[in-house]
Amino acid sequence: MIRKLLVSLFLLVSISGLHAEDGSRLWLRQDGTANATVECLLHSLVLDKAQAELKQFWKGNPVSLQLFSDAEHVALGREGYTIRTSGENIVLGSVSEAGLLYAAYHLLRLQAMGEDIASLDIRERPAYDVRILNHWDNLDGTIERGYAGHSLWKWEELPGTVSSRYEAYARANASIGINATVLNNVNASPEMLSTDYLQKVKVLADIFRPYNIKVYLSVNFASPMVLGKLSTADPLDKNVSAWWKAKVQEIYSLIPDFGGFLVKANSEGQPGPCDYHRTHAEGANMMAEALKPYGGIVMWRAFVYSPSDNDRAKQAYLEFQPLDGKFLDNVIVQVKNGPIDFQPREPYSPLFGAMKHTPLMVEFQVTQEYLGHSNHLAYLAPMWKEFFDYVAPNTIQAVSGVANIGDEANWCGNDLAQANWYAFGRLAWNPELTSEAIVQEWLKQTFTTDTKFTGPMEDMMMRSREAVVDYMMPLGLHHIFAWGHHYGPEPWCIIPGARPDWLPSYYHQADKEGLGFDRSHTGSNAVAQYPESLAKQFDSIDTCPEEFLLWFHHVPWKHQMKSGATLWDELCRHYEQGLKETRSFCQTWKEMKPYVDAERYNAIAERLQIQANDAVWWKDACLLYFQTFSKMPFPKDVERPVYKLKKLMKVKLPISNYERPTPEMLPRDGKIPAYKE
Ligand code: BDP
Repeated sequence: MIRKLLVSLFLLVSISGLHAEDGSRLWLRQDGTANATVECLLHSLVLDKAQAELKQFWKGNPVSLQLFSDAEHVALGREGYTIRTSGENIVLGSVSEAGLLYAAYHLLRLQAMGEDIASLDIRERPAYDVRILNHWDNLDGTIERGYAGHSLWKWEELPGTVSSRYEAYARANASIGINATVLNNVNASPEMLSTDYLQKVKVLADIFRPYNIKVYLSVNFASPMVLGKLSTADPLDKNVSAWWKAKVQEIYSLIPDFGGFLVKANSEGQPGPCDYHRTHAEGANMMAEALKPYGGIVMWRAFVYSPSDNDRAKQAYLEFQPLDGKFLDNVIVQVKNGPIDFQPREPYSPLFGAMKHTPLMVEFQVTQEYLGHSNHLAYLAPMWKEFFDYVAPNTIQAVSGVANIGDEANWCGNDLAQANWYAFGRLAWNPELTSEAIVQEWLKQTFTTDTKFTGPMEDMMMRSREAVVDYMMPLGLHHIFAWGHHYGPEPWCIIPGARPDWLPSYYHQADKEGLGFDRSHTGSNAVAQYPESLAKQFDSIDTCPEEFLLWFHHVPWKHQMKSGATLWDELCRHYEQGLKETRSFCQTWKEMKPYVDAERYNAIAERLQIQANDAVWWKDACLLYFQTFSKMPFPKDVERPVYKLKKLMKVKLPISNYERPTPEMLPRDGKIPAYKE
């Protein structure tokens, strides 16, 4: 009987072809039995990898990997490559082994996507030399703002025990062009630079090297005091710079291709050069000098702000712009995409374009600290493309992304969030790619090439980030999150003694007149930090794009919006729109059931339902709270609230800033209308 049952179960599974999947294979799901003919006359760690990948997975004509030194390939740079059909063969060409590795992954991607590979003529060159993930992983295994379990790096087991996921991680990154990784949190423990930990880091660097991935570390500016027992960390002190030089030498003796340091200094309580009345440039340059002989770089973060009278949105610019031209040439200043902090929507940071004599890199946040953690669907490529609409890709030097990766089986806590890791890599390689093209690539490789699946899913994913903006913070609202975990709404939040710039009221400025932060010339004048024509556009309430209206203006409740509605009615409709979108995502996903294995189908369905429930929570919390100021009724076409403000104001999620809320922790009381089918 049991045998019969098993047999029919087996038949069922093989007929549908949808084997349960835990998401661990990411977008690399081709079966590895190809045994292809691959010719490569040279050997090296990287070349052997490229060759092995093709041998195992390539099902087409024979491939030959060739190193070239002609003008065309030289012009494509070290990591660029060509892929060309030549008679019966396919020739992958590059000046370096790294280029050939990327060419191999490109070819395999075409195959996985079911592209026509009969006649190939491809030339590629990455837009940036450094395409880097920043892990905010702590040495105790927790991840700051990580929502996919614990850290991948099992420090307590290293260097002796090596998890197979280290190599899987490197391979996934290489397949999308990521070539660098910062292993630890920007809020860095000095311990990271101890000899014990460097031995562990060396093991990871050795695993990543064949995948053309360099290791970098976040460092704590006070390390010479904590580890070296010096009495100061003053960057102009000779003993301090000598300590860093010796430390750097030790690192390179273990890891000859070590990438360099990422530094968060004088920001949110971290030590830094300003503690000694030195500038950020003096601090960065001291480290850069130590790294220079080995070709290492310093990525110095511009994420600084302090509780001062100055608008927080202006502070990074005020501090860094005057330092333009004062950094050594192996320093890159790393600037978050927006002037505040990874909000669902921000205008770009005005530092871009304002430091003509300093290399800059952008920092995106792949992990969804402010976009519903790994519970909510928010495909982020459109957000990053928005940044590139304002900041020309060729005006920056590198791209970094705060990783959304942890040790859960599916890496990102939500199968759909894998798309953001994927999109980050692809955009860092080529910021000209469209969000649509990237999501198509990802969907085809991760699920199926069936257009009945990829069509609706592209549409849903393309709408997802705007939906989050709508049900959380439309029209330029920002930072009205709950204290600490940044998951739910708390626009009313008051914490006795807290810094004002850590409280929502600082940002939304709601009062009986209206809503929004006046950053025009009548307010903080943050607009003046932008180039003249943009400054002018943002400065006027009439020309400011409505998506940034409440970012730059304090707008009367009855202000007439472009649609003809009042600000209040328009605000209500955005929240409503966001909520409706999340319900339509649940519905679309339901229709996708025939194309997805049960395991991933159920996991995603559950998350989408949480998102739809949370959207009600967001809408009710924000609108009921703002209504206490506007005193205006909800428009007729907007769904009535299902919560009472008083009750919502009591909700405190019992989570710290690196945990993901579970559905049980959220205020479910059964009254939330389910989505309609
Ligand atoms: C904020 C996070 C905080 C980070 C900080 C940073 O809330 O956990 O340490 O940024 O980027 O978004 O340094």
